[in-house]
Amino acid sequence: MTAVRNPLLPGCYPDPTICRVGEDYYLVTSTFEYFPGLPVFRSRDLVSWEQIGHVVDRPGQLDFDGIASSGGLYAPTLRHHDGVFWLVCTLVDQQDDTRGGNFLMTATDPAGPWSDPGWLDVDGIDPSIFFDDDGRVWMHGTRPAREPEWHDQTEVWVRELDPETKKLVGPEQVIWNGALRNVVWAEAPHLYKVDGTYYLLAAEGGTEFHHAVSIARADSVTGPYVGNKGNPILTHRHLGRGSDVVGAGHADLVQAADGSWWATLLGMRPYGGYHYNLGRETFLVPVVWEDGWPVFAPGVGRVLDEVEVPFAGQVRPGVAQGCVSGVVRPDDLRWTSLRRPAAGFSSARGDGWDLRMRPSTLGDPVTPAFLGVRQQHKDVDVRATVRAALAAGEDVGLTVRQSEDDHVRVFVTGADGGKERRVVAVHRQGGIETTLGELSLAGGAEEPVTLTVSARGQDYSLLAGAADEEPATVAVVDGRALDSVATGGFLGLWIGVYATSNGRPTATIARVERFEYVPVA
Ligand code: 6LW
Repeated sequence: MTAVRNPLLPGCYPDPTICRVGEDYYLVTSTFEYFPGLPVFRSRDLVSWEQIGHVVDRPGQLDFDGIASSGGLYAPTLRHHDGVFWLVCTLVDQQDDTRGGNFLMTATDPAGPWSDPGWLDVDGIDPSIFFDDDGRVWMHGTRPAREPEWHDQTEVWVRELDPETKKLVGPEQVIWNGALRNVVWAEAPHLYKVDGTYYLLAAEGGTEFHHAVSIARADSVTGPYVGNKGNPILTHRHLGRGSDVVGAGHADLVQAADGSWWATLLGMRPYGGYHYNLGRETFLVPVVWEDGWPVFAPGVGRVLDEVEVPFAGQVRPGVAQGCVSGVVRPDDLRWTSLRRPAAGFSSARGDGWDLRMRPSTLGDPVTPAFLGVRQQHKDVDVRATVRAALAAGEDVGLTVRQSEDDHVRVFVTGADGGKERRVVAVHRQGGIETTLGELSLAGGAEEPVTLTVSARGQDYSLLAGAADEEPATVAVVDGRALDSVATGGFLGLWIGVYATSNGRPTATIARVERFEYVPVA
């Protein structure tokens, strides 16, 4: 009997989808504007997870250019059938709905390579795919109700997919609008067949405080679906905003090799008030069946800190499970850039990177010279040792990022003709920049500087110093201004390095000698 601590994947790993192939479990989460997109995890026991790759990992596979933060890759669904992995997902441009849409990708190896997208002629988000035992394949998803009875009512549709042509065929049926009257955002639909009965699992209430999981069942895949009298079968909204986990929802069911049932779902862990800087994280919940219905977290009815997994071996958490402290080496799969591959502006060198500085800044919805990792711990020290011969107006720094419009930066900025170098801290809040502090740095232009973000709850201290000196605090930022409760959007925080010439032509190379992520126990 092994107990695994929730969240299974700490940090911004939302909208989890899971499937099992033989003894192996695979899990994918959404990633919005970050690149590579849609990380793929593998486990043999539901408790120890290791990332094995990404679904979207090469130029030309999908066009994210210009898509604003919290747009991009929304909720995926991962399934396996006849030796092929199928992934369906939505590319969303909130500013231009003629871009993107629902697509399907396949792979024989979940670590990749994955195919280019096959676009599906259907609107809405949260597509899912179900392989029936009669060989027919059914796509389903959610969209705003065509004839809404109330604001934000959605409808779950189902339609057959020709597995050969990968085209939708036949009539479309609307099968669900959510379990409760006036319910909003019935989404994240997933169809299953258990003992000959079809089940529709769906989220509702929206992916914030009122999030919930409901279920319905039918004798035919196209319905009519009858809701469980116990709906919602899981929610934390009745626990209040002081609960250690809020927003539980967006579940996916999986039957383990030993016949037991489990669900992955997302949730948030507020701290420092109702703020969840780590974003929507992936949790595990045990499931049993009673009277032909799944019961989530039997006997407790909520996500627990620890989950007993009888068939699991010793917990050997992977890097993504937030267990690794120290240097994040360039080959670590946690690294992400924005919208396009980092190879466009970076080269791995030793324990760090050479960043080819770009005129674009973190405030632009493009691909600045930025590389970052998720903040996965409330209390963590992130240190980057950087060096660069900076011209006036050129910056190399460390950032805590929510989006283009909301992030903080602590950076070394180029000196005007021989003046001492300065370190500056800036908060970009709703697109407006405020300088929070600055200090002068002794040492020559190319002397290494260590920049530090030291998070202790909602206090983010930004420090800087010559590499061999005790760092000085440049500013302390209130993290409550950075989470999605304050800023909107779907993301948790990333912490990363960046180099910008602020719009000027440049050929500067910024050296990132090392980047350390050190959780504070
Ligand atoms: C996801 C959907 C949702 O596709 O947010 O609010 C979207 N609910 O389920 C992005 O996570």
